[in-house]
Amino acid sequence: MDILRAILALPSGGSTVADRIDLLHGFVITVTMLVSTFVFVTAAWFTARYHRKQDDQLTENVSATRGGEAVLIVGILSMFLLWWVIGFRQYVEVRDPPEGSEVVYVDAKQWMWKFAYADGRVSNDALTVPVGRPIKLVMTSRDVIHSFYVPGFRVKQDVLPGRYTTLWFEVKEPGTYPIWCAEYCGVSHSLMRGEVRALGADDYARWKRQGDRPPPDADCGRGPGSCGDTSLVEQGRLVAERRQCVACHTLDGQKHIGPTWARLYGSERVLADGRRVIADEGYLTRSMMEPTADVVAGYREVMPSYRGTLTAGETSALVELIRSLRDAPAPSGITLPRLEVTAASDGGTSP
Ligand code: HEC
Ligand SMILES: [Cu+2]
Repeated sequence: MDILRAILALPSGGSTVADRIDLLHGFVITVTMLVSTFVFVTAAWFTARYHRKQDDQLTENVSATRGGEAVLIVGILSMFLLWWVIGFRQYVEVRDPPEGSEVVYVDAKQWMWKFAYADGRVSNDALTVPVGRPIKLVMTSRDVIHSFYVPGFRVKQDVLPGRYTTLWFEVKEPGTYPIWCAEYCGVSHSLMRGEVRALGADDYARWKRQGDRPPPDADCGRGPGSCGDTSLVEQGRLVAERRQCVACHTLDGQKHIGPTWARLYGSERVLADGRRVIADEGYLTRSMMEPTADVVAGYREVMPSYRGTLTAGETSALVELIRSLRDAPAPSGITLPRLEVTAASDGGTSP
């Protein structure tokens, strides 16, 4: 495996999924190289051994046996199916962030990566994470399509304007791992680099105490310099007030013109057209940017679109706020939204 990595100039695998991905990669490459070498050698040998020696020489008619054909077809097919099964299982694992991952918001723009952590910290181009803990990135772009790629982790995900995509990884060893943008995004695309700094438990605790504070002039809703110690959830509350989301949504489980945000994250939503979707980051942001795309059953289409109005920072803060309310207790004496209610019985009543 290490020889193959050296030949292919692959960095050693820094994430928990990397080794298995390399194993499949190596398996496929080795088998295909062996088979193609065999085909080339056989062809060369046949050319030398059986070339036509006289003008009237005829090739014998060779017919395959049924058994031989069956072995070939079943053998090759099962080889491809085996790769598919291994690859599919890895794909599911790579796409599905484990419960309890730590979330970091990523905002890509020409030509840099901005990271926002749940406690309100921000940093540019350097993503600091603990080792041994799953990290989930919730990513969007401010301008064009970028792609977040950490070769050392064997993970890559497109980052799109107006949409939120996710990616997760867990780092095995402390160290720094380069981040590349893997989607051509303009003249300085090749300079759009960053690094993941993976820290051991002690270093990480130290970084949490002192590293990367928000820039002193950042604005968290109370004017320049107000970010200080404001956590992302706190910022989300301010944004929800400033942007008037709370005119239609409540945070405490009460039904209003729109559904409550309490216990929304991670729940299954029943939509007006009968679809059922899980309220993840992608769904939440789509609800803000394209409210008519997924209308919740029992509600009217009155929510305005916030595409182009909400900044990526504000959107992350709102998502983090809604995430923080996932386990909100049910308020006493108040009935939580019943999703079966019909649109007619529900048109914008507030309790
Ligand atoms: C004029 C009232 C109104 C305002 C203002 C409003 N919304 Fe909504 N919102 C709704 C209604 C009604 C729905 C349910 C129908 C739908 O899905 O479009 C909804 C749905 C949602 C959903 C999906 C909820 C679910 O239960 O699945 C999210 C998330 C959301 N809004 C976020 C926001 C955010 C963030 C803001 C502020 C930036 C906001 N809304 C402002 C009325 C509003
Ligand atoms: Cu880019």
